[in-house]
Amino acid sequence: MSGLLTFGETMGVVSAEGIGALDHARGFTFGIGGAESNVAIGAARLGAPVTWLGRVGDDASGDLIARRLRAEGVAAVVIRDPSFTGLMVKHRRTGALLTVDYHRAGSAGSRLAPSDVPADAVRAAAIVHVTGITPALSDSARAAVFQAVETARAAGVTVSVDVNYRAKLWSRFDAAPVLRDLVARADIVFAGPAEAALFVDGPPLDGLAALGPAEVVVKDGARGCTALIDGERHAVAAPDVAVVDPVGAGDAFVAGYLADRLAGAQPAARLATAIAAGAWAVTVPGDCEGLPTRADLAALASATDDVLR
Ligand code: KDG
Repeated sequence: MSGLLTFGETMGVVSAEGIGALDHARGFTFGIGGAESNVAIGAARLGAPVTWLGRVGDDASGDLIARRLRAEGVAAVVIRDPSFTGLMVKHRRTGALLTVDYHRAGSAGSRLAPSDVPADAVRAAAIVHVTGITPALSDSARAAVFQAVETARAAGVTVSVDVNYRAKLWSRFDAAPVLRDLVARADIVFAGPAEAALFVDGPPLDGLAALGPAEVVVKDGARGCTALIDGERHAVAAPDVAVVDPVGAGDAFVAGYLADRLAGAQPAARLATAIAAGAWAVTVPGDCEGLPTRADLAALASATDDVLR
């Protein structure tokens, strides 16, 4: 394997239709979500060879996750666990405020352990991508992340980290030293400005770069992104799009950047793909449903009208 290897928790996602309190929802859809599997699907849709690994319950949601990932062309290494598949419930409380509740404490995905992540697969990857969500799930999941990262570093495999701080999983005080340690072991780091401020002082690009990564990308939502890549600074504005669901946009961005990097693209091209992928993703409901293909990105770039015929 010479592509992207990622691992983490994938959950079932229950999404309320419409806007308003959950008890007034007109209906629900059931999908899947998880930052790492979103990146895996996103990179696979852009043509990258991708492996995702994780634990799911021996239940119908676990079956669905395994099937969906494989249908997306992701080489999914799905470990079945006696605990339940984690769930996420999303509802749009107001037009502008999306609420996410987790039901994942003790879930199968949270029971990931160092022995689940094979060292030979890590050493054979071109890029190992992890997020700051997995270390928040349990001690064993945290140990799995750090072990994989150390194995990758020792083998000269590129380590990519998306900080992805989730306040509902751990406090900023617990998270900050762990996230800092993770970033200090990365070659590529993605973070939002507020996430960077959890553990670095001053301007986020410089603060994150001072910890060691040669490629630092600060994702700033509708404001676009800035980056410091191999000593060169970049800034890319985001296109103006109608936002339907912002969850998963950061993962789409990371998928775009990593897929292009695997394909040998230069930094400016990687960032352009990342920005376009993030913009496309927010226009579709769901955590991973809106991840674009190359054809989608070409359509976005050339669209002059709102109907494609
Ligand atoms: O980045 C999107 C993810 O946040 C979502 O799909 C679920 O992994 C998830 C989480 O922990 O929030």
